Formats: sequence, structure tokens, C-alpha cells
Amino acid sequence: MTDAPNKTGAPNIVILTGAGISRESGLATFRDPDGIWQQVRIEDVATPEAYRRDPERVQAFYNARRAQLADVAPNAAHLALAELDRRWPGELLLVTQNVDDLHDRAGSRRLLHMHGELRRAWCRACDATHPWDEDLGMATACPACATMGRMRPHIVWFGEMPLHMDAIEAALARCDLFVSIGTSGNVYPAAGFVAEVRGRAETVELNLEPSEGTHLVDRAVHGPATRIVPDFVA
Ligand code: BJW
Repeated sequence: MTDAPNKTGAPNIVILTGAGISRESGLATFRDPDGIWQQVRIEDVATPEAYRRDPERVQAFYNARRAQLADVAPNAAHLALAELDRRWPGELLLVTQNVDDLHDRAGSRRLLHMHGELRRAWCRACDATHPWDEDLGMATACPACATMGRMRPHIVWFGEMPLHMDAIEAALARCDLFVSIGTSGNVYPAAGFVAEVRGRAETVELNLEPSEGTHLVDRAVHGPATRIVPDFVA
């Protein structure tokens, strides 16, 4: 680890998580052989064009994924990161690509969801976002402006700008340790974070298997997240 610039003396940490961290909780990843993109095509459910073409199909896909959250719970990897957040005296930012709420439920507080959240909805009429646990559909009215049929999942689809990028970039610029967990490194801009910090921060990958970014990191540990994440933060 490099010397830390903040006044606590503890290194500044940025942790990036992906779908692999939630797999042992029972949520499918995207690109594994049993992944979501083996069941549905990205072009049918995860682009603004898909939503314009067939909003009901897209809403149904996300309604089912939102409902699934009731049947899953944070695992040992989510809990270990929440414990690290509680005890780490320096700067720490957990950036998740995941739209599930397992980091939130585990207790992580210094957390940003860069691809949105299943449990929020966004009104395209008035631009407000709201906590959301129910199904969304064309008959859903916005609680703020009452417009019907303009509420969509608060999810970042392909071609849309990920959320919180200014805060993420600022944390990456200050970080001394970057840890990537459970992500294949296929989707940008998240896949580019490791290249951005390497050379000035220690970089670590924790993943079931080598990812697209393994050749860029200082250290890689491969295995299931529920084992290797608690070991790493202990
Ligand atoms: C385990 C494990 C266990 C399993 N333990 N590990 C070229 C052409 C076209 C576009 C682009 C291009 N180059 C770049 C782009 C942009 C595009 C992009 O990256 N495309 C690539 C496919 C090339 N990106 C975007 O469009 C983004 N926006 C953007 O760039 O805006 C800038 C901009 C916009 C407009 C104008 C100008 C600039 C937006 C990306 C949105 C991604 N959205 C999704 C779906 C929505 C959410 C949802 O439905 O849930 O987000 S895609 C999907 O992939 C999801 C994920 O967050 C994301 C990343 O996946 P993740 O988490 O890495 O999962 P997997 O399955 O890939 O990997 C899991 C890993 O876990 C594996 O490695 C396993 O081994 C491992 N694992 N079990 C530990 N137990």
C-alpha cells in the first residue's frame, strides 16, 4: 500500500463491485453461462430503444427482478464490506454496478449505485426519482407530478450516462487502493477504472476467475466472493 495523504493516515480506498458478489445470495450474473444475457437479449430489455419499442416488456423484466429481492439476503462478502466501511478511518467509497440492494441491506453507507437501483423509479415527465417496491406499468402515476405512464425503472441502460460519475472520479483521483470484486470488466466506464488508477494506487482483483482486467492489477485472488472477500478485509 502507498502512503496515505489524508489526515487519519489510513489509505483511501475505492471498491468496485459487480454481479459476482451477489451470486452466492442467489442473484444471477450477466455473462456467466447461466447469466441473464443468456436468457434475454440486451437489445430487448436494457436499452432506451427497447423501452421506447416495448415498454411493457421492459417493465415486466425489471418488475420480476425487483420482486426477486424479497427472496435474497446479503452474504458474507456484502457483510464484510459493510464491516470495513464501519471501521475504516480513512476515505472509503464502495461503487457498485449492481442494481440490487444487498450492499444497502448489509449496512454499507459510503455507497454509490452507478447503474441505478431496482428499488427506485424515475419519472421521465418531472425527472424526480422515488423509492419503489411495487410493480411499474403504464398505469403507474408519478407521486410527485401525477403524470401516468412515464415512470420507468431507475436503471442505467446501454448508451445512458452512469450515475454519480463526478463523485466517483474524485474518489478515484484520491485513492491509494482500488479493489475490484465480482465483475467481468466488460462494461465501461467501470471497466476503465483500474487503468485510470494503476501506477498511483495499489490495484487488487477479487473474482471467481480471471476477468478482462486481470492483466492490469497488481494482485488477483480468484475464488468465491463469500470466501475471498472476508479473507481480504480481515
Ligand atoms: C463471481 C462469482 C462469485 C461469478 N464470486 N465472483 C462500444 C460500442 C458500444 C458501446 C460501447 C462501446 N464501448 C463502450 C461502450 C459503452 C457501453 C459499454 O460498455 N459497452 C460494452 C458492452 C462494450 N457502456 C454504456 O453504454 C454505459 N454508459 C456509458 O458509457 O455512458 C457514456 C456515454 C453515454 C452516452 C453518450 C456518451 C457517453 C452504460 C452501461 C450500463 C450497463 N447496464 C447494465 C444493465 C442494467 C442493469 C440491470 O439490468 O441489472 O448493467 S449491463 C450489465 O453489465 C449490468 C452490470 O452492472 C454490468 C456489468 O456486469 P458485471 O457486474 O461485471 O457482471 P458480469 O456477469 O459481466 O460478470 C460477473 C463476474 O462475476 C464474472 O467475472 C464472474 O466470474 C464473477 N463471479 N460468481 C466472485 N461467486
